[in-house]
Amino acid sequence: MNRLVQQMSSTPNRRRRPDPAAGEGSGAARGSNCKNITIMKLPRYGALSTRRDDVAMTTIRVHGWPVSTWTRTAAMTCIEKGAEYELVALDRFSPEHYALHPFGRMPVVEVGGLVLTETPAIACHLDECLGGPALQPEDLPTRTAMRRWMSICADYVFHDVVRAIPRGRPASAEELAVARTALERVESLVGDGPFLAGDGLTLADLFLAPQIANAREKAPEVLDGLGAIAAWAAGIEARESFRRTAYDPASV
Ligand SMILES: N[C@@H](CCC(=O)N[C@@H](CS)C(=O)NCC(=O)O)C(=O)O
Repeated sequence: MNRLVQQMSSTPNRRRRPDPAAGEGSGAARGSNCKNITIMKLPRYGALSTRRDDVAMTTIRVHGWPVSTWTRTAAMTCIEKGAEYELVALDRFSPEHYALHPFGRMPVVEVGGLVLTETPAIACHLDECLGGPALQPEDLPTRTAMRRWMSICADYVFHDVVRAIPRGRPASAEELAVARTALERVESLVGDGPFLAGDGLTLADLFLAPQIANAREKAPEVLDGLGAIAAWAAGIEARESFRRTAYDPASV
């Protein structure tokens, strides 16, 4: 184990006390949920803070690569919240990478003195700690619909589409069949509205859009005839958050 990893793993996670002035402690106000998400202390940032005004003062760092669908979701979430962020290229599988992410994945997001991993946690945290439009619906059925999409994306679409379709060589018939099956199931669940859950943009849209784009980039034929996905994706892909996070496939 390298020295940095040893240092971090031997440092107990500490939670700061709730700050009532920031609406923390009761758990009633939206935004106060931030107190539960201290993942790892970043020594160089000094005192932890997730107060919205403090967060706005700090640079958000998204560690990852533009081609990574989950990194793109994190970056799109920042943009949709109206927050600037700095994309920091990860030196994949380096000791520094593992010090930030014990599983060696991306993205890792630094915000408000916290180091966050796992995109569902990251996206919810960004939504709740930053100003800008809410990306999680208030009403429970719609919120649950959003969460269902997030789970579908984190499991079936990520494994059967994003990971199953290779980059750098043609996909095999079997790989394409796995991806196609998952995408046909997604097609059956996408409605005819512009958003996946409810009548506004939610994290569900920011999860699925990079994954569909990834499939189209690597094997466009797997999306042939999937009209509901195509219509929905066209709307999300017209957004600034999607366009600003575009990458050149030739550079990957
Ligand atoms: N559960 C993680 C998944 C992250 C993930 O797998 N990211 C991909 C890039 S999209 C990655 O790091 N791939 C590198 C690898 O698998 O070695 C999350 O929600 O953030």
